[in-house]
Amino acid sequence: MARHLKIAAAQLGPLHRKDTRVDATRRLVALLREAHGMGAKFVVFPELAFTTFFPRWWMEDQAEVDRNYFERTLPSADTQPLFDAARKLGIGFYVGYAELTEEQGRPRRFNTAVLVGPDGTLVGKYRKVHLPGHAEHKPKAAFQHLEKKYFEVGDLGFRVWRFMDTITGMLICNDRRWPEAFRVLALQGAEIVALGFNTPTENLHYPEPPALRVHHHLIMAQAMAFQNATWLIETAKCGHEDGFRMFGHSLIVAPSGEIAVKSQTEEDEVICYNCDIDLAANLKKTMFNFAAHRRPEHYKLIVERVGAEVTPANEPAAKR
Ligand code: CDT
Repeated sequence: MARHLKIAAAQLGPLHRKDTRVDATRRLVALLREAHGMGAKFVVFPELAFTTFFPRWWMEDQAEVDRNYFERTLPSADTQPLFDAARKLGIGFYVGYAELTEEQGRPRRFNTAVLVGPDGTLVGKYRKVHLPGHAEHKPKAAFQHLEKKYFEVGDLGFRVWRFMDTITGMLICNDRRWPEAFRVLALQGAEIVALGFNTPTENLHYPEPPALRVHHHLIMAQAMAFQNATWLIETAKCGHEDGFRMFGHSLIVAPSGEIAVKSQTEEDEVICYNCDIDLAANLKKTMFNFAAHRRPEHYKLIVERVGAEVTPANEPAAKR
């Protein structure tokens, strides 16, 4: 019998600087209840779901940044109601947050997501690997994207977990632009990839039409789901946060590469789909049968080289 799992993407509208974690948690719980009303068993919340997208601001007082935006524990007293409500409703979830931890007496900060089972157990943790933007202040820019200042590169790798009778992996926002991240999950048998995001509608570096940015978001999602034969759930935090707009377009993509359902607003909104987890079985046995068709001996540059290096000159044909 085919396995089905009803999955929801619980999109958040803006969270402003003045909004507290208690405010955010209240909204997340309301979304969770709405998803439950739609029959969802697994809910994917956004990246950094308890605060505004703070890397858009240059801030020098790290103690204040830690206090206002980072979680020393998850759940905390403020965020506990989400965990309680999910356990009570028997819903598993993914949620993103700014993690502050201490290792060997040294503070460490990560852009993190956790996977929580329907019984409330912490199943998995992922720390964002691809940190976009910059570390230095750009005073002339309309806004900052300081993930490289506030976070370290994740140190847990790309993993999957046995979760609710599926094999589920986690990514965070900018990871969705890197095929390598998806492929590493797919090579571990991923059937579902969950991902939260915060994507500014404007390009920080050069003028770009907002519609083109959404176009890139959609084609990436469709291609990654199809080429890796996985379900893909991508959930936005969006709208005008303190005047800075981020786009919505949360979606659930089938392993066929088709968008099953997509959000319509830039506000709090739940979308839900009954996912046939075995839908990709044929694809995994044929076109994307990795064991039969992949040629890793020809992919060595993928791990040996980081940046592109232009080949100096064509060798004579005889030497090739
Ligand atoms: N949150 C996040 O990773 N956002 C990035 C914006 C990059 S623009 C410097 C994204 O890839 O959507």
